[in-house]
Amino acid sequence: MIYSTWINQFHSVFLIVFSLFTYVQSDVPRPRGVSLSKAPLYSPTKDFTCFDGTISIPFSYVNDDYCDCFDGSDEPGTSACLNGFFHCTNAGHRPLNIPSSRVNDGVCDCCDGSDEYASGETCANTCEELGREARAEAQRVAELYKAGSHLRSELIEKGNAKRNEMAEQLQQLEKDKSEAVQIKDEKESLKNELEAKENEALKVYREAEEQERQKKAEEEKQNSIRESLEHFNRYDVNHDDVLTMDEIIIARVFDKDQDGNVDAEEIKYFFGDSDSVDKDTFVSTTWPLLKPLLMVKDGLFKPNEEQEDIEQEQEADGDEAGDLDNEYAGHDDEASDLDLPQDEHEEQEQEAEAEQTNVYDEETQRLVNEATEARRLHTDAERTVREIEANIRKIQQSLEKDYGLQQEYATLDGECWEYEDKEYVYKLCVFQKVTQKSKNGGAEVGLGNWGEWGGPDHNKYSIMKYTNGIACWNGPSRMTTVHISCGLETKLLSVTEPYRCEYKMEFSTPAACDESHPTAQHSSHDEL
Ligand code: MAN
Repeated sequence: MIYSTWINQFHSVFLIVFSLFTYVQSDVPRPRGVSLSKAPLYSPTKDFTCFDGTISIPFSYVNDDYCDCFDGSDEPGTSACLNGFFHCTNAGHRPLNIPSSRVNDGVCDCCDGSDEYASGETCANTCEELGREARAEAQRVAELYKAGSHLRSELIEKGNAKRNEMAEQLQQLEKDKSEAVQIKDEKESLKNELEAKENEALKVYREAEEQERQKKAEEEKQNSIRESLEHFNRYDVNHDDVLTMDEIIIARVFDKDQDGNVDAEEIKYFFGDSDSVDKDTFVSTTWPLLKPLLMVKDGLFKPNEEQEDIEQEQEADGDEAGDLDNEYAGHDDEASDLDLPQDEHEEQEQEAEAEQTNVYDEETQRLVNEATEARRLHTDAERTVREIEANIRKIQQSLEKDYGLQQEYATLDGECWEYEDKEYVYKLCVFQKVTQKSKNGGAEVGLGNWGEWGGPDHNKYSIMKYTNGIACWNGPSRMTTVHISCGLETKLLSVTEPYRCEYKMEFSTPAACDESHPTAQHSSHDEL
């Protein structure tokens, strides 16, 4: 809105009259908008020095509706400085500092109406009534804190007892641990000693086993050579000890992709860059490529998907290919352990194992039994040490937690409280985690694990932060802040989700009823 010049001038004069020369009604004269505590800084007999100390101005410049000080301190009673503050005395209620911009803006901000002295707005003085209500509320809070503080003292006592108990447990566990470590070490050296004897006694058996293994490997190698040569001779139709392309073209077994032809690609696969292979090359190079195909055909080799496809195609091709295969392969009748059905294999293995357990002579068996028992005892001793260490860690973690200045929150550790709304059941397990479970089923969703106290510096223990919950869809991890208030009962009062995946819990407990805390004090004002 645009004011005409004379209106502006009139307004300024009006403000000066009302702001500078009209002192508030109080014992101590002071310019408008100034609190009792700051009154000495505004002395009409001296120049005024801005609070930031930058400049001094004649006292007549104070509240002249022109902003001289950078910090706005020369205009406590007008809206001239953007960064200034107006002090409402609010006799009968609480004094209040409001931003200068709200002075004479047509809105009653102070309950005594003192901020609207020149706007034409009539503000009723509601301070008495508001003050009465505020005092009653403060009284109620004070009584709540008083009653709660007894319960709080009990919690403090229990909390300290719990911590002392944990400290004792820790001491005991440290002792148990050193004993358990000693036992473990003894069991370990006994185990090593008996294992050395066992090894010594088993040496002869192991050597025999090794020899047996080598013998078997050699036999298998020879069998493989024999088998490969049998196949070589079968495909070497003219018996000139050389397998040529012509010869493999007519043997369907070389038709790797089962398309009815042994084509150039398949020849290259088996022969490499040569036109033919001799016996040695067949045994060392061709046979290892051919054998798996024969095994697949016999169902002894689990084909991969590609091979499965080949097999299916093969079935679709009908019996013709199978007949041709049989004509040349003829290995169906051969006695090979690879031909054994699966369960017969298992039986053999079991028999072998059974034999293994009974192969030692009496003395060796005794040493094996002793070593086995020593291993068991050592494993048990190791487990005991690990269990004690885990308990130590758990107690240490608890002892490291900040349970409040007087341990008032210690007994709540691990205790859980639930809250239900229309959709979810929320659970707070104090100093542990927060969860959410939909009433329509589904898994529990982690809304955060115990992180830290997050209240403001002067009231650190008023907020708990639980962080690193389950990641939000396309977003950060869920987290929860628990706002703690004094209450005679420990319970979850409400749960909301002010921002997506950020949860806010209201939690009351006597642990928060600290009478020495500012919010517990019955407010007292110097200007009531
Ligand atoms: C679930 C709940 C809600 C949350 C959404 C986010 O439905 O955990 O609280 O807002 O996931 O996708």
